[in-house]
Amino acid sequence: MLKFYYSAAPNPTKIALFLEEAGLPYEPVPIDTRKGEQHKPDYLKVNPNAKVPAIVDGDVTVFDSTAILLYLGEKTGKFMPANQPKLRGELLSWMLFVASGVGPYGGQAVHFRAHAPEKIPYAINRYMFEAQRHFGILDARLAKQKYMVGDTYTIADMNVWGWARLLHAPLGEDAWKKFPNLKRLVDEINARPASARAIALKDRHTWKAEMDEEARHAMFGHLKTQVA
Ligand SMILES: N[C@@H](CCC(=O)N[C@@H](CS)C(=O)NCC(=O)O)C(=O)O
Repeated sequence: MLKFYYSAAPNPTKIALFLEEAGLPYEPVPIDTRKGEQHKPDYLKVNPNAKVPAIVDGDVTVFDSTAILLYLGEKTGKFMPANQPKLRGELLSWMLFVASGVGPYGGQAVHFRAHAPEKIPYAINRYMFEAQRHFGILDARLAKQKYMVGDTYTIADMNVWGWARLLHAPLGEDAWKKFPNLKRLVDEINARPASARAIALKDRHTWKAEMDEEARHAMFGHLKTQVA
């Protein structure tokens, strides 16, 4: 059975959404990143980047949430746009836009706002500006069409949902008012039974709650290694 290495964080939750939507049987394997389980040698064989999510599907190992969504979409043929070069180009563009822009900038905005030991106004402003700019691009796209690619719900919408449903974390609750089209898509996906199951998956396991010294050292390697 497909093994799904996960935590309750945004990137794994997109994969849980796909697995639940597609009805694929899977074994969820918790990786408690606050305990440092992402750095265990056995897990590094699955994901050398020491992050979640990752999957092992028979003799196929895939890490990085965007790669996993593309792999599962292509393998099953589910939640993919029609097989036309135009839509394929759009799919790859929006998938990589989320992977290289929405995720990293949103993540850094949360980091500098909530976790950095010093509050650095320049860094907070840069990453919040960029997070907001990326969400604005998604919102403009969704003002023109109901779904991110083509006219059906696809892996591109799932990739967006993973981060957009938590948009208030980097940007604050008021930010939803700025992105009404993105909110429409998030609300639509939130209302799907599969998304409730994807979000509830974490309740099958117990997780370390404290963001203490051990957790910070496991997740923020730079705290113990000076490179600059
Ligand atoms: N590009 C990767 C990023 C994965 C990632 O940053 N995962 C976070 C959770 S959303 C994680 O594992 N954090 C633990 C850590 O950084 O140690 C993806 O899309 O899967």
